Amino acid sequence: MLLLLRQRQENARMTERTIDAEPYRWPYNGDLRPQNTALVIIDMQTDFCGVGGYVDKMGYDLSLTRAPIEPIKRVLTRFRELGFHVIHTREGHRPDLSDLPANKRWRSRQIGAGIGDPGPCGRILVRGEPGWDIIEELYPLPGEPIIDKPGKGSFCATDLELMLRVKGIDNIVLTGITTDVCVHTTMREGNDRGFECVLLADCCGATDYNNHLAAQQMIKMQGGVFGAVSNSEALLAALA
Ligand code: C5J
Repeated sequence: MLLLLRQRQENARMTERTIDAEPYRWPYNGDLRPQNTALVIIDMQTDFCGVGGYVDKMGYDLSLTRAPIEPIKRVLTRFRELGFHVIHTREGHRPDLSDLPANKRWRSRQIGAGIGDPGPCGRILVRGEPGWDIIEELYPLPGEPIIDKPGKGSFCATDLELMLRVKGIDNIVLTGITTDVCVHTTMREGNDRGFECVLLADCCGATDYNNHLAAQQMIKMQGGVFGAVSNSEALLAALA
C-alpha cells in the first residue's frame, strides 16, 4: 500500500511542470502544457514603442517600452516551436471614434498626444493607422488571433474570454506593454475569471521604471494576489 502511494507521488512529481516564479512556483497545480497555456502579447504596437507613436509623443523614454522586444521574441519563438497558443492584442479605436470615451480623449490631449488626432505615425491609436499596428519584430503569424480592444484590459469589450474557454486554456503567460496599465489590467481581469496568470518581468515594460517594479510587487502580495511573477529565462529553462 505504502509502495503504491509512493509510486503515485513519484509519478505525479515526474509529470508536474512548473517554472521558477514569485511568490510560488507557477502554475499552482503543476499543469503547464501547450494545450492549456497561452502566451498573450499585449499591445506591442508602434504607438507604444516606436518613434513618432503615442508614447513617444507624450515624451516618455522609448527605451523602457522597447526593452521587452528581444525577450518576448525568444519566448514567442519557443512557444511557436512547441505548439503553445499565442494571442496578440492591440489597443485602438474605430476610425469614427465611436468607441472612444470623451474623458479618455480629453486626458490624452492634456499631454499633447490626443487619441484620434494626427501624428507622425497617422492618427493616434486609431485602427488601421500605421502607428496602431504591431511592430514588425513581433508581428503575428497567420492563424494567431489578434484581439482588438478599445480599453486597457484585454477582456473588456472583446471576445478574448470566449476564445480562451473554447481553446481549453487555463494558464496565461502575460507579456507586453505597459506593465502597470494594459498588462496589469489584463492580469487582474484574467485572474478574476479564474485563469492562472504569470507575468514575465523582462518581457514587459512601463513608461516609468518604478511603476514597472511596483506593478510586480503588487502581484506578489497576499500569496500572489493576481498570480505570479517570473522571467523569460526561468520559463525557457522549464521548457528546455
Ligand atoms: C496605455 C497600454 N498605457 N498598452 N496602454 O495607455 O498600456
